[in-house]
Amino acid sequence: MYEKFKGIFPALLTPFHDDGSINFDALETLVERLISQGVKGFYVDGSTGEAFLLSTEERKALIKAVAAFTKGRVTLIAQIGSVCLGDAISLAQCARDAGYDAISSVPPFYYKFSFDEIKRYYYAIVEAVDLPMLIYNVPLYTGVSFSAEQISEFLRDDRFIGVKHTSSDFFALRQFRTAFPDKVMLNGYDEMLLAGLSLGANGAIGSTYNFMPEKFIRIYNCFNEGKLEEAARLQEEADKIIAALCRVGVMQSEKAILTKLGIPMGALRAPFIDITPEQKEKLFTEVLPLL
Ligand code: MN9
Repeated sequence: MYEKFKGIFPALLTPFHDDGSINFDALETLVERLISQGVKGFYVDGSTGEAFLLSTEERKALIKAVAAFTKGRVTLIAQIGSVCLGDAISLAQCARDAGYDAISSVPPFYYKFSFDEIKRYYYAIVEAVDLPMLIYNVPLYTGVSFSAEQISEFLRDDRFIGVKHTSSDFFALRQFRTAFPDKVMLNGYDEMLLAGLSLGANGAIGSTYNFMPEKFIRIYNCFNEGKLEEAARLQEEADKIIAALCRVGVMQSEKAILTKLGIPMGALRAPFIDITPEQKEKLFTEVLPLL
């Protein structure tokens, strides 16, 4: 079941022109490159895509553009979460109309909503739009950390197909897996992919898959073939790269690396500050030989 959600999904970065507008040509190049590298599909408008710095219109434009570029070749998941429930529903409708396979949402954040309020938010979305929902658990950014019991309340309903688990709480991941052997559990921290897989994840959504998906597809395949030593060696290789990214800024570094590889990604949107030319040079020296 849910075969189309099992595998490696880049959380697409959003390329910008110098004037700050979205660079759709660069996005199409990135999408084609990643499809040729074998990704299972795309996660659009996620944290990595700077969704919370984009207008709702820009987010819809990205949802539509990625559907137009991919034309049914890969699985598409749209992250439609917004503190404004009306916007979340309207983004979900846009994903449905564009032919997406699923939607995903962060819980509503900022006002420290109760769990009943969070449930009200998710149910309003799945009642308005008939698309499978993947809960996006990302406590670092939302301040909401779902317990296994809370996730279970959702997953008992068929409309909730699983969780994108961006947390190092692998105890919780395992509890979700034990309670729901058939649902979709996707690992969120790329540096811990192998840990997630070994505790029951079916694949992963992540930012570094924008520029080095092949390493992770190999980890995923090695794990499934029982080649654990090889998988661990590859994870170690990837983690050296991720450590270099973390030293200066993960998304900034990813954009700089892709730009260096020939896809003009621009900088992150303000108030993010780009890394310096010196930091970029150091990053390239550290990372490019390891790719
Ligand atoms: O989507 C990303 N998580 C966040 C997943 O942005 C919070 C990850 O791919 C991280 O960027 C990556 C580096 O820490 O694992």
